Amino acid sequence: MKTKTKEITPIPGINKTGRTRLAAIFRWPLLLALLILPQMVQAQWTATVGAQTDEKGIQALAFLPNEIWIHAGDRITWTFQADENHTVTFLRAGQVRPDFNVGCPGFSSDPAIFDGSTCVTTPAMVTGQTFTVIFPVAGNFKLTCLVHVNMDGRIHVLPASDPLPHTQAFYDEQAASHTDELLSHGAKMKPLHVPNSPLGVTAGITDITGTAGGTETVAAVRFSHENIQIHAGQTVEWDNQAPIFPHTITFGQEPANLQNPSPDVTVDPDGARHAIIASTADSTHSGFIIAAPQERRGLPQAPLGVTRFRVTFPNPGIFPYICALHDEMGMVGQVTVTP
Ligand SMILES: [Cu+2]
Repeated sequence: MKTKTKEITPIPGINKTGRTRLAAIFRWPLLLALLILPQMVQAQWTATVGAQTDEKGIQALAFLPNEIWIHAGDRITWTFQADENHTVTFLRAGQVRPDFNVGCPGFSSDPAIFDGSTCVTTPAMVTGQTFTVIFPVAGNFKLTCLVHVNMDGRIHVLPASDPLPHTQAFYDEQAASHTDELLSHGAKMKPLHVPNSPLGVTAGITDITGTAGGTETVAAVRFSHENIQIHAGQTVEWDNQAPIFPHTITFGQEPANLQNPSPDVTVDPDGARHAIIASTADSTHSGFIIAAPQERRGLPQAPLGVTRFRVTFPNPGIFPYICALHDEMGMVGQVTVTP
């Protein structure tokens, strides 16, 4: 068998001694570059937004983790992992918080660059979507979700020369354990207070909690009594004990505008909304049932929200209903009216 031999062509003018000299010239800059490079490399970090139980009944409204230390020039990619809407948003200092449908106004392209001077936000995003933000300058920045007022975090962008306290592995582990803690806490949540009405159904309970990094909320996306039995002529009262998380009570056709009640809904003297459903063919929508926004010093007092919805059922029948915001997460119920 013939074996191929590769001929090495000597480079003219370079003998063995010449090569050693060349190597010596290149060695020091190379060593220097190796020392500096790790500081210059723009690192890619990852984090997650929201979490939910398998049946989606418990939602963690949280950035996981909610506090990350990075270097100027680094980027963070957030992956959304809940069916509940969330945004990744960085407002300018002092910027008035906009509606999540409006954005900054508008929505940032992906990847976005945030240096504190221009607002960055995603539209509402759900499971599987991702968004990346690059942080070119040092500073401490507040991360918030425009859908949920008690869901924020902070990103510490340090100069490239400063050491970072944690690795990506640390954040992965923290995100996993915080997710587990929030969801298992949510699974144990019960309405803390009994509804006023003996025929009361609580539509939503939450716990607002937090870490040094930011605020987070656990929400139970279920009606407390999924099937309530009453007699004809009685009135069921739904209340929302979650101060920041809206729900609706919707019978029949789901309207296009979920915020406002359907035209048949009246207002009782105490401010609660009230409807009469005479037939299983009737459509009635409560609009958002939610408490007033939390008060802030220095701002005009917020109006009372509507936290109760009453429905009187004059006739027997089976009346299924949904929360139009969370029915796809399984938030549905039924009123069984007997004579
Ligand atoms: Cu709901």
